[in-house]
Amino acid sequence: MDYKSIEVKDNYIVLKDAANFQLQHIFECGQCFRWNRVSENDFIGVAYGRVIELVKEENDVIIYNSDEKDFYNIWQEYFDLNRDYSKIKNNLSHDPLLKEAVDFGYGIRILKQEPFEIVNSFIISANNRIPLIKRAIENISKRWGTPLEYKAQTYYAFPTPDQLVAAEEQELEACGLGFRAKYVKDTVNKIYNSLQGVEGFEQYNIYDMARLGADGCHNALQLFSGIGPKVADCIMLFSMDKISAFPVDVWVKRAMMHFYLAPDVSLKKIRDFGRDKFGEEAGFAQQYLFYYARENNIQIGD
Ligand code: 8HG
Repeated sequence: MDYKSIEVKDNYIVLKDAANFQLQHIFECGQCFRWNRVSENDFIGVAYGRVIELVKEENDVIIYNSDEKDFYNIWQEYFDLNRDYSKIKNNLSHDPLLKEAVDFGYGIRILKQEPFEIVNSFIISANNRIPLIKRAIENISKRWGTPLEYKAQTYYAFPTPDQLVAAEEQELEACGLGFRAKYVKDTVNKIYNSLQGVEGFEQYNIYDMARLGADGCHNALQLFSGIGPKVADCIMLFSMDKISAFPVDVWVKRAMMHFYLAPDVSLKKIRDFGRDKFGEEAGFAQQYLFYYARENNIQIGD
């Protein structure tokens, strides 16, 4: 467990002695799109139909706009607080090359995000850049999501399947999705039908996929159009607790080549290489590498 205790206050919670918890590392390491920086130690985000503000004060983390019930029902798991990241970092740091990336992103934690939001967010992420991904998701939330008030401002939850099923392909396109609009439209339909119990759609229940093993989950996600191996790995890792997933995008590929001289081969080969090398904790290794490579803008040959 990576905190000592919680203090329950009036509309906020204090996490005492939060270890391995740096807001910038968590929210800017590429895993999430709905968090915005107020300052280095202050971020506001929307998740699970709530807007919360996190402030780091010395070793404590304050969760504003929350109560004890939400903490135990949502945030404890969302922030992966029951996991001991010192142990993971220690294991990964036996490799002196990976240690450099771990030391750089020492406060990263993998968030356990809402599957419907993450499936659609990572379909939108394909061949896209993070600022544009964030804007598209924000547009979708504004158009179909539930409004939430905080400090006299309006935020919007990511829409539920019931809400998003009303979206037309052209409307999604207009949110900045481009060619991905048809994939989101098709995926939302399939998920909606599976949740309604429509015959023939059983295999699209994303809330039931985590019980499959890592390979089963990887295959099941690729039944949706717009989800290939990389996007499936991101979804598994960020919303289905599959910590051995090793998503390889261009940054992870560059990092692997930079550190390990993994030959310049297919993403699939690098995925196999990474899973083989880092084993059960490959997902964490991937996140330290992604953050390190992107923040340092590493290029092949560096
Ligand atoms: O956290 C991420 N890991 C990996 N491997 N890829 C990611 C993450 N986040 C993220 O947006 N991507 C992908 O990288 C999506 C997009 O193709 C590109 C943006 O830099």
